[in-house]
Amino acid sequence: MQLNSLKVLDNLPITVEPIPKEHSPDIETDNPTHHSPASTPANGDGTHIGQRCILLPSQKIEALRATFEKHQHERQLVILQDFPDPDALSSAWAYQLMAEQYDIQCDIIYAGTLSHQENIALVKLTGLPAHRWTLQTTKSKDLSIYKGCALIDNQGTTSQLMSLVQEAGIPIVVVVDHHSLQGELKAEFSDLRPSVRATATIFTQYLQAGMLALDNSINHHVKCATALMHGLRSDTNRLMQAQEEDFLAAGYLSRFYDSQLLNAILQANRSKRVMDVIERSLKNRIVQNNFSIAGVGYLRYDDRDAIPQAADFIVTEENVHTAVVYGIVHDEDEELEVVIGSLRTTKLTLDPDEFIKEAFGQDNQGRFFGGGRTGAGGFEIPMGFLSGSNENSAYAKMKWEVYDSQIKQKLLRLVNPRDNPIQTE
Ligand SMILES: [Mn+2]
Repeated sequence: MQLNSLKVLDNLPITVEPIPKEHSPDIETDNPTHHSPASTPANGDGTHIGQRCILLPSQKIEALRATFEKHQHERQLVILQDFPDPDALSSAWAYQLMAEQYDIQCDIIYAGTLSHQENIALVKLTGLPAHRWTLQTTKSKDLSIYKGCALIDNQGTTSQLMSLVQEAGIPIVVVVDHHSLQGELKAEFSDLRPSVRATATIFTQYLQAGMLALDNSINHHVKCATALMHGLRSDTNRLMQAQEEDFLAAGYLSRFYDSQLLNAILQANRSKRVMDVIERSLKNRIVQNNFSIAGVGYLRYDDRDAIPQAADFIVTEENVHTAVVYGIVHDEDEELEVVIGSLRTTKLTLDPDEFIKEAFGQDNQGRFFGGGRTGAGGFEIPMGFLSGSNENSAYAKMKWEVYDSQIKQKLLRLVNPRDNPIQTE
């Protein structure tokens, strides 16, 4: 059975036990305090919104099982976004372990870097089997050994490697993600659930449904469960934005995970350079209509993750519900520059995906500069011809000022529609 779109998923009968009405306040959509996914109606028809899809549709599991069976003994690439986060890393690992049972060998790859100190700690401390393949490395590989690829916690739009994978004719076998639909996608199996807070929740549901029997005596099962717990926590703001299904998934993982190991991962300290970027975001921020907007200037490629960390921090200021932090990230090896930005919001009615698409629009190939999921979003704007030549500091400063004004202008148009931040006189 082909399951290509969200619509198909929505039409599947869901095996949810009937929940007595008094136990389900979430269903009342005008309750202002509830945290239902009603602010992310990204699927258009909204059929699953407000419903309690706590249990997995059993057809979904059957379809995944059938997909694995069909691809037994093959080799696959698991492609993560260029800068993978704990949710992506842990979910990919769970996928790899599930696939292994069908003698499907998976290589988990990402093109960018692990820049958040917690991600580095996660990979090192758990021995998480993810590998960096830059565009250069990928070009030198024999891709013909891969009979398919899986996109986990992304839909291919945030990986530089997708074009090479497509050129090599590797079909997309599996897509599992919780970001809003990013466009047409052809995959044999897809499970796209924008209403779920973490991809790790979806994978935990697969495990719980019997796709892999976790065993406390198997070291890498314990480590994978710990990684999933970390992924789930980090995509739900330490469970504060978690919903029932995330808590249920965390409850299941609590039987297997290693709390000391998780604690060690969370103790990873911020580097001085990350602290400096946070300081710049505090200095440069402007607050309008409860939006806090901060440009942080230039930063090194390896410190890219300082941007979302700064956004996480400045959104905590009182009277601020949404923070946007951006800067120019410079990759010295490849002489590339790209404007990178992160959005964080606590406003339930603000859809980060819509907001970013509306603010920045599309490139000339119709690709959006960014997107998002519940509570968070990001964007990347390549600087192309204007990349580099920053040895001249006056020139570098001028270039930053132009980008800074342009981004502010685009954001403020939405934040404060009647204001024009760039005065013509
Ligand atoms: Mn995620």
